[in-house]
Amino acid sequence: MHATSRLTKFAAVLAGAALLGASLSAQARELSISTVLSDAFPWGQAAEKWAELVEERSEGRITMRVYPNAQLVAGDQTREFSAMRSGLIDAAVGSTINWSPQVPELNLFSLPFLLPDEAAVDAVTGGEAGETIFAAIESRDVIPLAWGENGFRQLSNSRGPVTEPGDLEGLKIRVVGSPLFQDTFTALGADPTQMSWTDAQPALTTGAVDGQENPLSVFDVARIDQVGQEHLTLWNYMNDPLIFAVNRQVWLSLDEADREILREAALDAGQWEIAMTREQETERLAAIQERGVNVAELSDDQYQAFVEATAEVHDKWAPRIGEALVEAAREAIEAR
Ligand code: X2X
Repeated sequence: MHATSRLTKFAAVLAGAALLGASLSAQARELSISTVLSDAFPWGQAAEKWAELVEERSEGRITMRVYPNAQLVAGDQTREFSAMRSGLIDAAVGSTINWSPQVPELNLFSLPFLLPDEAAVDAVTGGEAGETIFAAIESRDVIPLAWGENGFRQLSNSRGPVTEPGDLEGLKIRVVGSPLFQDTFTALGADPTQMSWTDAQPALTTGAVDGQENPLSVFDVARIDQVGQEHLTLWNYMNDPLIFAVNRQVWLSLDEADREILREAALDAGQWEIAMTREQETERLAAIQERGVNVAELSDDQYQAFVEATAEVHDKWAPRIGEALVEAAREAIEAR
């Protein structure tokens, strides 16, 4: 065969392969979504819903595969944001707590007793503060699309009822590996121990720690009562919103129409999950009480004692979060 025709043939094969590649990418795309909790929990269901809506609306072109239990970061949930930023993970439905070591603004939600109720959460996420936080995430190469909700976090322990800061004296409490939590529980006189959720359940089982804090949905589904956590304090000391987000490079590789599909689906899945999480709170609490867990609610004075004991955490963290952001959040909460 003549050299030129061989070359032409080779070029044609290459061009064919490129075309095939291009049409394949237009037809089929698979993206990973990381979550910490599986679809036994509202959090994992939020990610599944997102995937389902994207699959449906892209007519099967875009498959989003959910990888629960922080498995894409070997269980190390506070590395999820970095992994998504670097492109190891395409997308995530993640907790503000777990991402706060890399995005200091997200510590806003962990400021103890800042958010008194659901309306306050909505006022913050839906207003100027929420926009500032989304901009902070975007400046770190991750595109935030929508809010979800892990929920108000309540305190449990195996030792006794907790209704005032003194009751926490010396209790070993498992907290997420985010520095603000160390400060909050130290301010309360407890002995906080940072560990991942994967390690928390064995630590509760063996009694290596006395207590933990998580939303009712997590306490209920993970059957935290079965690992000796007989005392639960409803103190709503913080709310942990979830954020649906995508790695910037992945986002830029999508055309306008597909970006819209991902964004709209995230917004719909987020709204759906927030409503479900809130609706289920009452029945979850009833189920937990039926299992014999001793549930304490705080009087106004008791609540105030916790607020005062943790005031120093606000003083220390407001500058790190950004004074203007904290102020915008406070104003939104007041005006709710
Ligand atoms: O680790 C936790 O406590 C959990 C599951 O709630 C989060 O990932 C923030």
